Amino acid sequence: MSNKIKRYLVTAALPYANGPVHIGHLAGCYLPADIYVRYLKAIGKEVVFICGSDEHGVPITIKAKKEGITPQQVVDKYDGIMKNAFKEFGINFSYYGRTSSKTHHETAQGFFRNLYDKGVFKEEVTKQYYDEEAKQFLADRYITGTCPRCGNPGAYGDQCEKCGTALSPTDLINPKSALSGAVPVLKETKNWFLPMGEIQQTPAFQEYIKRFEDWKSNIKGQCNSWLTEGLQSRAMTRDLDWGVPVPVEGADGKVLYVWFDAPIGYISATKEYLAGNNESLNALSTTNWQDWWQNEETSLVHFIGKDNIVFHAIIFPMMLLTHGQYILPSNVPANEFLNLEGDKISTSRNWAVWLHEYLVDFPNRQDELRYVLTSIAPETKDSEFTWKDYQTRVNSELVSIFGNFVNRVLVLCDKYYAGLVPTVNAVLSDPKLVAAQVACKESVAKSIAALNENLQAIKLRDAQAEFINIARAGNKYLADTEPWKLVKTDEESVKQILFDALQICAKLSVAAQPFLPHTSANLANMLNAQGLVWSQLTDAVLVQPGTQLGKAEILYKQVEDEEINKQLLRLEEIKKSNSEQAPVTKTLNEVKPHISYEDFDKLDLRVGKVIEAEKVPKADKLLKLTVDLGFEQRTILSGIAEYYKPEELIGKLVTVVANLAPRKIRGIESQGMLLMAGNDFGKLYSVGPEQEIEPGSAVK
Ligand code: B3M
Ligand code: ZN
Repeated sequence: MSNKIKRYLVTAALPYANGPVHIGHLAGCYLPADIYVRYLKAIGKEVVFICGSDEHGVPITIKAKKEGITPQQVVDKYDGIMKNAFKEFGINFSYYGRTSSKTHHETAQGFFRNLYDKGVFKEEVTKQYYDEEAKQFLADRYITGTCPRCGNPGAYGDQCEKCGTALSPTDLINPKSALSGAVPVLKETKNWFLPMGEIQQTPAFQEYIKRFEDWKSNIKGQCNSWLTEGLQSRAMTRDLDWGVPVPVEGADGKVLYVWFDAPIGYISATKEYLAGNNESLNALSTTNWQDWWQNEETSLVHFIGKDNIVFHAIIFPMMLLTHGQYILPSNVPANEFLNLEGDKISTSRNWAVWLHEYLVDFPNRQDELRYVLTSIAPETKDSEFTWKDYQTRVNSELVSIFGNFVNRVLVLCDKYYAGLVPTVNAVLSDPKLVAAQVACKESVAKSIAALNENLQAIKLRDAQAEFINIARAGNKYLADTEPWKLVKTDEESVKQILFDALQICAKLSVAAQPFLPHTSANLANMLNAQGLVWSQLTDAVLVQPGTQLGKAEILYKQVEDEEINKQLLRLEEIKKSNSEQAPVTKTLNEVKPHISYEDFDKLDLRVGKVIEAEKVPKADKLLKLTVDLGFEQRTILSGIAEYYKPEELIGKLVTVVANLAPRKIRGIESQGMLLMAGNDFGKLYSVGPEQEIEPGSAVK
């Protein structure tokens, strides 16, 4: 940290407002940012911590299309949900903005106009894919096709998620519109490009990239590989109707590229915060937004996930640099991805631990999740969350080491001294006790030093491990000296030992501040030691003799097997229903291996008539149908809720696999399956007889 730095502007990636928040979000960027900010504040730094909803971009419009509502309705719904989840987990933003705000639109347009007036952009007429059925230009994510590198048939217009290659829509083999499935045509359109290749060569940019040297190797590596490949110009405007309108003539029907406007969201949110009347503003030495964005005394730090690296470490800095008045990021601590139980976290497959659901199943246990997610933070490589591991870490670290230590100390003080901090009359003299005391002091001091070092370096996993080591040292001290035995023969020494142990408890309450804010406050209350500050971590005495201690509450509840099993069962069911619901997504040109006629003949396919249909509560994709087979009625669960409204199905003739073994899905027995025709592009139609025929008829 350089000396001229007077203040920190810390940002956490603006999440797309198109779904609730899960543990991957938390571990990837919000939790580390929060820990770092809490630490900076604890050591007396001036910090503004900015986040907000990213309300533009194709992910929002895709969601709107899927839910049959407007993009505005999507963002209004999720902005509140996300904001609340962050709050519940103690993510302490100074301000959480939204990119739909007026300030943001003005700021983003002003920024674009500034670069435009300077002649930074290259105006180019290019051919873009256009969907003639949907009558619109197709954003990268709206085009799918076969990856030219690896042959993945489901690659997107900007990237193949299978092999990771960055693509242009025109690279795709057999492109298709994700909107209609139509083959898109190339049509001319004018857009404004940021000449990244040219900017890359400027001395200012070359100077800036020297900073990468001090950054984490995953970021350095990604950035250097982009730079060595050479950067291509990228359009900063798009032919879309959702976003910030392009503020220049001849740009009707165009909006700013979401990655142009979203990072400017950090600036707009800062402006809104500083112009508002939040109490926290009183602690700031300046509420002039330029001091935070255009003054070299500010250190700008962006916390993000690895998929956002190029935008924060290269493109946004290029924008700031060509504008000329802004500071550039001093660090971009990006995390890798968190997986869940052996699989990639996926919103669309519901393969996630949702924060709002965690809060219901584990009320008031937010710090436990914070702890586990920091212990396994994907700081240098992808990591994995499993419920068993969650249980082990909570039980054997938070409960057995930290919680247990605090509890033992408080219970003993309550028993021996009626809950008062003892007054020490004589120092330890027994050499064995002295040795234990010295060892404990040394190891606590060592851990505190390492805690600070790791926090400075944003190595939060290691930092938190040092926090636990402090409690470990405390436990060892008690185990070595056994005050509960010693009390019978040497009451004076016990006073010293418990006095020491109480000081360690107080240090733990301080050291917990960045990681476990709720626990830190609880513990401070128990010790009647509110208001301790970070610099006191190295003090010898934090709680004074004679202080009345509060009641010894249990800091953490044991995580029981049943609680874990319930979560595992939930995931199991999701996996099952995913595989059952997966519409026919085999690629259109890949045919399964041959089967014999006997194999085919095992199927008993019948015509059925849907007589009742309803949504299954809490299952976005499932419909519960009652299907008449003539000779009997069946309950069938089908993963088609995204394609059919229940009322559309009533009276329809469908094809039922009548001899499929019954299966329980979400606690309901499904007695068969409907045949569906589906493609890779989100179309799905039920398959039934062409003419009215009685239910129960065989399909052969
Ligand atoms: N909304 C992408 C994401 O959520 C994007 C981040 C914007 S940060 C300026 O991954
Ligand atoms: Zn590929």
